[in-house]
Amino acid sequence: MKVDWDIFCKVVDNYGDIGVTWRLARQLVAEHHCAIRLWVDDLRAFERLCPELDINAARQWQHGVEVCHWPTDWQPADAADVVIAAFACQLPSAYMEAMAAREKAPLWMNLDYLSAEDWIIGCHGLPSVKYKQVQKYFFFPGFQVGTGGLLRERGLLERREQFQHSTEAQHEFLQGLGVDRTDGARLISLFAYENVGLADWLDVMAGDAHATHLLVPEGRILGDVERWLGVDGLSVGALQVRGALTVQVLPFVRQDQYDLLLWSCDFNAVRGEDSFVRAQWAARPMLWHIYQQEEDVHLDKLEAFLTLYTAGLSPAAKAALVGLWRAWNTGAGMAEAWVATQEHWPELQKHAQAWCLEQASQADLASALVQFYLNWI
Ligand code: TRH
Repeated sequence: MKVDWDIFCKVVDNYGDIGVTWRLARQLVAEHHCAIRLWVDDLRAFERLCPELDINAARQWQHGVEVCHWPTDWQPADAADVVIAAFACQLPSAYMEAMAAREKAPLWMNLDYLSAEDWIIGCHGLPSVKYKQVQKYFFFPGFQVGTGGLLRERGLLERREQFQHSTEAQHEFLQGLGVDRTDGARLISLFAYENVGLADWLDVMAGDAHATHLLVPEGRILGDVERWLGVDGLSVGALQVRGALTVQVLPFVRQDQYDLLLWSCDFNAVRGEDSFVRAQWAARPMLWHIYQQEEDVHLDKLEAFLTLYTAGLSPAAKAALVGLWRAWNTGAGMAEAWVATQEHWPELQKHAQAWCLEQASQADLASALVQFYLNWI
């Protein structure tokens, strides 16, 4: 008998909420043979990641997942064996009643935001609130033993390695996006929120002796790119050259293609949660634009990750990388920080591979969720 799972996703903003839940849903179907309903309140955001989605359908099948629009006027539905509220979203009250009405209460979990902070190890898997006899549990993704781990599909690293060893596969993928990699140029992808630090970074890359080809998928950072270039209305395919820097605007690609972009680049600037994890699986040096939170609490999360990530680096490389990430996240000092980072490039490349392998030695998040369920029953 297949175990039924309901995953609830409220799109707060951007693509991370749906990015994480869509990835998880597909993996639970493909690798754990679960029956998954994914309830999503905003199909438009979802469509960017999965263009074949019908945004007008109340229910549809995509990649083996039953995708259901989560309407404001909730219609009665039976509760599943396992219920995941992603990022602490509030379930419809009628659905909570349906959970409580089951003969055997479901396993109800809150899938939390990813953080490298130590306290999550102590909280992962603990009971949270109860609704009638239905107990909710905390499930924390994370980087350390004792957390719920990271989303990583089976065979992902092997597929990535094959792709990175095949110049042909990379060439074909990039050509498909209209990218003709300038010979010898360093290829960088840029996915970020608005960032006043960008101008300094672009300045220094334009003035560098080494050529850089910067690929920018359509999105929030484009306004800063336009301002720096001094042009308006950049659209997909636009290509501008300033000194040693070529800037090219890419389409926002479907989610599975985004991996190929990260795997093709020498350096990836990523943001939020899901792209941040995918860049780690790309095993290339990276830069994280963390999602801003009130009272700068995100800066603690940034430092917590940096402490873990830089543990194996030499003091000088660590100082350079920490400087770069802090500069990007505070919007000041990118030029000096980028130059300093260049001096440690080979070490940072090796380190990205080592970090990726270290993280991959832990159970992946989907398997950890399934294991949690098996332990619970
Ligand atoms: O979009 P994000 O900033 O998402 C989030 C949300 O803001 C969320 O509310 C917040 O809680 C979280 O960050 C921390 O960044 P993220 O998480 O990287 O999600 C982006 C998704 O978009 C990811 O699944 C990758 C995907 N993507 C594509 O599919 N194609 C693309 O071309 C690009 C650039 C990204």
